[in-house]
Amino acid sequence: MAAKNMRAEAPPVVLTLAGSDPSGGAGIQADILTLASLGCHPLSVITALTVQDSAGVHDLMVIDADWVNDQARLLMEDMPVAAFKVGLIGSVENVAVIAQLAADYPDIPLILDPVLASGGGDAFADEDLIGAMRDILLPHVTVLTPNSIEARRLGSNDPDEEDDLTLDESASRLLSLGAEYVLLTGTHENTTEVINTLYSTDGTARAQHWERLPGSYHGSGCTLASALAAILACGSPMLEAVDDAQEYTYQTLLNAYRPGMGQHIPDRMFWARETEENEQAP
Ligand code: PXL
Repeated sequence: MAAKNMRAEAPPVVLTLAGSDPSGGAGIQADILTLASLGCHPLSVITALTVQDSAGVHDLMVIDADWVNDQARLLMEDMPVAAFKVGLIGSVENVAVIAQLAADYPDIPLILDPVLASGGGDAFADEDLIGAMRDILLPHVTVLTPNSIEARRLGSNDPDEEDDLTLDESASRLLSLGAEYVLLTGTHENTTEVINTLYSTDGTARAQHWERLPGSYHGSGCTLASALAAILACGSPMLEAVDDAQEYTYQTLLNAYRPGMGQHIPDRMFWARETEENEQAP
């Protein structure tokens, strides 16, 4: 008989491959918090380290591709992974490792947040890395979650054309490069509300409008992509998962806090905080 403290079943396991943000705002720390908050067991393969606080990135050190590969491959032999989430990749060699991992596990959905720059605008990817993402990783992507800047950059290899590219055209190029879905976020567009659109290979586009919040947030993209990976890993169908991941992210932003001197950080654990409403009367 199983001991009393042994659970019968492990929660769904999600493997995130991403960069470390020691401030806990973005990166793999944001992924781990989000995945745990939504009931998954997070596996975390670090692709790069940053020196960073809540105001910005000071330095970046990319992890050797063999180390990224060894970390991931050992875990894949040990646990049943229900979804992959990929964030900052760091090098062309790391793109190749992740593309081969995805090719070897074609039934595991892969959510790619194409992190090209920090919130403060520091570059995390050069043209070679963007080219490698386009050519060898996008064919393995289930859902790509670019913001509008990333969508235009990834969707065009001509910087002169980039600014004129419509979001619909960028998304359609990203789909033709191999992504099954593109969830394009509109925070950086000059619209009253934030418009996020899910484009799919069946030709449909589904736009959802969200109240534009006043703050500047660190790690909202990591939160959205990880939430989507978690909810898919828990078994929701795609459209429902896209709705729920956006709703969860919106709640984390509504509850964001500012622990330092820089940006606000989404509260991925908002539901676990004690509020006036759920405080016990004395
Ligand atoms: O928010 C994008 C992002 C992702 N990953 C890491 C980061 C950042 C932004 O700064 O530092 C590691």
